[in-house]
Amino acid sequence: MNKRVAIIGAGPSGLAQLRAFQSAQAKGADIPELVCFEKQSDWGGMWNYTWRTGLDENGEPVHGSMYRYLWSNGPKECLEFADYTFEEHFGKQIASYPPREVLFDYIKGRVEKADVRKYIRFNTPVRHITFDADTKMFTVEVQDHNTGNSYSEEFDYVVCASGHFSTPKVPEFPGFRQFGGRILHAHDFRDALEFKDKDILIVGASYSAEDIGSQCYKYGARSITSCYRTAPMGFKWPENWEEKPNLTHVDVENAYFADGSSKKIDAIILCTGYLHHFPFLDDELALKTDNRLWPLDLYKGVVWEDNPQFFYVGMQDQWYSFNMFDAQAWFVRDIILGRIPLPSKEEMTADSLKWREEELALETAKEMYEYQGAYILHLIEQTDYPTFDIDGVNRTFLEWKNHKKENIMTFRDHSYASLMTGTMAPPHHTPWLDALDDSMEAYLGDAETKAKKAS
Ligand code: FAD
Ligand code: NA7
Repeated sequence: MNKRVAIIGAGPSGLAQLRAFQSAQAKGADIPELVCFEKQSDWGGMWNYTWRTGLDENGEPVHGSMYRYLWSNGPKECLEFADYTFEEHFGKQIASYPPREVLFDYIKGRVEKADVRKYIRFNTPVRHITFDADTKMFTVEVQDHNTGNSYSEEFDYVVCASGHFSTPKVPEFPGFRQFGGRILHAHDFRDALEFKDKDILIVGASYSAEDIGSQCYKYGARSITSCYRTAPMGFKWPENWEEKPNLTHVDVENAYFADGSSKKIDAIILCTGYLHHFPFLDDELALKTDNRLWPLDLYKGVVWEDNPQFFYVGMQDQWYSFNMFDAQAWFVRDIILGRIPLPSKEEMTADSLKWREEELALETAKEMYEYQGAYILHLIEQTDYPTFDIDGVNRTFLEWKNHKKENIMTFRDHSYASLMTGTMAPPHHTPWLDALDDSMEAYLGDAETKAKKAS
């Protein structure tokens, strides 16, 4: 097969795409030539932690939004790869809410085993992509920061896996120019210890608000005030955490809220979400969407309907994550390999609109993860990605939600069974609130990690 495929990004989605092709090749298939362009110097996407904020060492916008002490915000049993279990990677079952470094290690383990690093060109941001309607080829322009040179290459297919939790959505509120403390977006948050003994304001009411607020509580913030635009998070917060309706304005040291109350604060953290941002794409290829379960214009959530040689992986809001990227990547692979035929554009759009209609009817969290689970199953049924117990994952999501409702500061102390192997996760040796060291060594216990590092 002398076709060429460009993959943009070597985060979990781009790596899923590489692994999908490698797995077909391992079963004897002829695969296209693969080139993955990654702007960072290592793989793992978000899970590759950086201390940097602003611009990176090459003057590129820093991709990373992850911070120190981040532990998985959902059970690892809900994101487990169906073709590479935690037990295979760690040689044993591990507790259910691993810190970032442990998940990074797990992501790397699978792609090291698959030997796909050779396809990745690091320090190479994609600058621009154009499509020639006559030759039906893409020209991908990149900058190679290893040499300082730019170059272009032609490809038959492009898979955009550049992530969508990197470019911050940054609203401004009246008084920000006068405020005396620090104002930052979650994208630039790195270390909760910066806010020890401080009174902080969190704007937003979703995952980042909940987790960054919880981190700040854990690492000693004096008080946390969070505020919401649409609905409160509504957990039973510790006594120094108050939830308020949205911010109306600030002055030099106070925040004022829609209910007329105010609070003296030292810093403001905007947990206001991210933009789907594709500065390297012209309008006719760029996905335009907010963060939701069914963005339009993507057949089966992955095929760009206007140009079905162009694909996106990982662009939905995520209940499911790693195993959803896999389901998508295997599906994209099989379209490129000619194993899955595509219908007409009209049929693709009509199909997408049906999914969108269903999405619009979803009301509860349970309905939402069940919807995403059904989508994943729908994709898996059409490829050879190992099927797994989606109903079981949905039940684990439900338990997780209930554990959060019971106590937002202890939900990470619970354990769940793997839906891939059936093995129950052991309880973690230290309650999350007391576990201040998030290193892999501390999490797994010294002896095992040292042995792993030595081997
Ligand atoms: P990313 O991980 O963002 O990777 C995209 C890659 O594309 C990056 O390596 C980037 O450098 C590269 N790239 C971007 N633009 C270009 C370009 N122009 N040229 C070349 N390369 C480019 N998910 C969970 O399942 N559990 C969690 O606990 C969890 N916590 C999270 C916490 C935070 C703070 C954030 C921001 C996200 C979290 N997520 C979590 C979601 C996370 O985004 C996914 O797990 C996963 O990283 C998405 O993978 P991706 O490959 O689609 O995107
Ligand atoms: P999300 O899940 O997209 O949530 C963004 C939040 O920000 C949400 O509560 C929004 O409120 C709120 N928001 C957005 N704009 C505003 C303004 N102008 N004023 C007040 N509130 C606002 O992003 P997250 O960063 O929490 O999570 C993204 C990923 O990172 C997630 O997958 C995690 O795993 C980590 P709304 O409800 O729309 O009114």
